[in-house]
Amino acid sequence: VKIFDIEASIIRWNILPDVAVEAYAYNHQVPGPRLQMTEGDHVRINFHNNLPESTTVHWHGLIVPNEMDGPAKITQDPVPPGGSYTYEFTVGQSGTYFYHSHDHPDRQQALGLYGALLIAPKDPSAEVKADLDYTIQLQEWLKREWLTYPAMLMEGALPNYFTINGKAYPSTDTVPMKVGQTIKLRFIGTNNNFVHPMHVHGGPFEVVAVDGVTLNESARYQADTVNVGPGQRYDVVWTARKPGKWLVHCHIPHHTANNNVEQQGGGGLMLVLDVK
Ligand SMILES: [Cu+2]
Repeated sequence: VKIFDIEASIIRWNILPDVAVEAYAYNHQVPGPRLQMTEGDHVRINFHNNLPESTTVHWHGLIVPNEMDGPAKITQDPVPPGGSYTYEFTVGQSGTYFYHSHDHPDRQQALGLYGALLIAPKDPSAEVKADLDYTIQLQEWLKREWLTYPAMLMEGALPNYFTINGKAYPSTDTVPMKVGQTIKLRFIGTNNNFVHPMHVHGGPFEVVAVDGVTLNESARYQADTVNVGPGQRYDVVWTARKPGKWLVHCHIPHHTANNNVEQQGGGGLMLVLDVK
């Protein structure tokens, strides 16, 4: 049995050096810890709720026993403040998935309760190979003056900050690469509102998996933009063809600004693949 301990609580989280949000977080980080599993694993997740309200955890895209699925008041009693719940199941799939809160859905995930679930296939040769592997979890935030609100696609609640793995550009990672190397970018729609057209500069990538399912070779296709909607995952393999700084970014320009301000060429949903 592979055991994970996850706790939900409220934290202060810097999405930029000078911008902090009040977030709901798993294990004091946004996104929550990346859970690495292998197809066939039996996993037990000891969950503890330190939030001031009830919550649950859902395993997005996984086939699990119904009582392990997470929807509050539908498959389980919500976990009260101070309470615990043990999620236990056998992992029968592989690929890119995520977990998130499934209680108070209009706000808890939007405040930070999500994390990646990366499941390796039992047969390692079934994995689509790349030299590097980088996971991109999207999120939208609304921060006004000193208060953080869950962003909603609703008048008065639209987001003004956007993050990749909990950071807005220029605080996002820069990924070092060498010419000729390949990178598997795993886009995860952990955001709750927009469909983000995620674009990579420097030539097309190959879409190799959708929603955790590896495409047959004949079904893989070349593109340079994938529309990543809430809940969706796209694994794409990009080749570093030429040296230089190649951008990965959302193609909705407002999503590449921080509260409508550009810093060092952009903001929000942007990161650099730095090819030497
Ligand atoms: Cu966007």
